[in-house]
Amino acid sequence: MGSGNLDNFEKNLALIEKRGLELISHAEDLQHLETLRVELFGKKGELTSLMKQLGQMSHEERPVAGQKANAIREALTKSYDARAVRLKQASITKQLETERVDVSLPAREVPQSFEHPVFRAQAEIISILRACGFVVEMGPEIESEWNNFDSLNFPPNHPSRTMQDTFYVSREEKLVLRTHTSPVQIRSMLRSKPPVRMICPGRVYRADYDHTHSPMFHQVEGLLVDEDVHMGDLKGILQYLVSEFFGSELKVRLRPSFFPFTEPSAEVDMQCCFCKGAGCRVCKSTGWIEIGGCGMVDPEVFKSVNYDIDKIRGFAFGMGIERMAMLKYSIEDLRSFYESDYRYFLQFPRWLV
Ligand code: 2NL
Repeated sequence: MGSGNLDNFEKNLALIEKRGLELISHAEDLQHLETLRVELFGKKGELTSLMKQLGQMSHEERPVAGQKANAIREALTKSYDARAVRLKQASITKQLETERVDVSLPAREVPQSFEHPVFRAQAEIISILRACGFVVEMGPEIESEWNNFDSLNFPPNHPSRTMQDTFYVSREEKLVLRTHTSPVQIRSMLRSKPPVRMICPGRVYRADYDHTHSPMFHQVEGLLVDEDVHMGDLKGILQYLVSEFFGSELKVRLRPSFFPFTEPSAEVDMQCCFCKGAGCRVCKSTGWIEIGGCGMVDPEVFKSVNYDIDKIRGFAFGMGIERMAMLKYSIEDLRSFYESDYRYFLQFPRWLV
């Protein structure tokens, strides 16, 4: 190889440098600049292919040519970096000028959550009765037969004790799923002396399943024990509860009935909240709807908890919370409470408040 090779190499290098610097300085955007980088000094670029000629040069020429080539690669790289910085800044400046975040835009809508209607009705009943001085008490859902039945004056052969009505957890240990919340009141009376003024909301279980009965449902019971308590006090509390819960002047009436744990006993009816007593499909033209039961605590119950039946009296009442929620929110099918399909509830915007 003669010195003509080196001359030629240097000439080509100079051409690449001149053209390269020219092109880089005129690159209009980062994408264009990247294309140039690959073309000029990428792995398959012009400079790399020229440098392959180094291998054919003499020992004297090669270092000289190599140094020159590296110097030019450096010059091009420097020019490339400078241009890249300029273009990036220009692109950011342009973005800031043309793109604007409209901070006045409303936020994307988030689905509104809400309480389960049974829980909501329960909370309202609790709040109304707490305002009357009743204390909220809770108890276990697995109960002894004694707390659930015997102490409440259920005779040994009472039909509701059978397995067709009651879920037995253990026959040997005499444990049942409570069929009402009354055992919570038994526990309270065993624990403390009169006066008592308590309510117990919670889950109860009965072996029943159709379109108006669920094997698990919610109940709230109230109990007031003191000297000089009578049916009038009971009716006053129930009337107040109905007026507050339904927010209108619907009358309450007591209809004679029977429970093992109260004497006298009564069903609690209220004027129909759909027709205000005029008569409709829901109240079957009677103008009245049954919402629970009540009565004066039977002396046999007081004997079970060692209360002095000569000194004290008590009233008690109980109602189903699902039923109260169905009436207040116009829910037709009890089962919709337990299907956990929130789309069903979304039909009722008044719950979203
Ligand atoms: C109903 C009827 C009622 C009671 C519950 C009660 C509790 C004790 C003593 C006496 Cl510890 N009574 N509770 C009284 C009458 C009726 O519930 O239809 N519930 C859904």
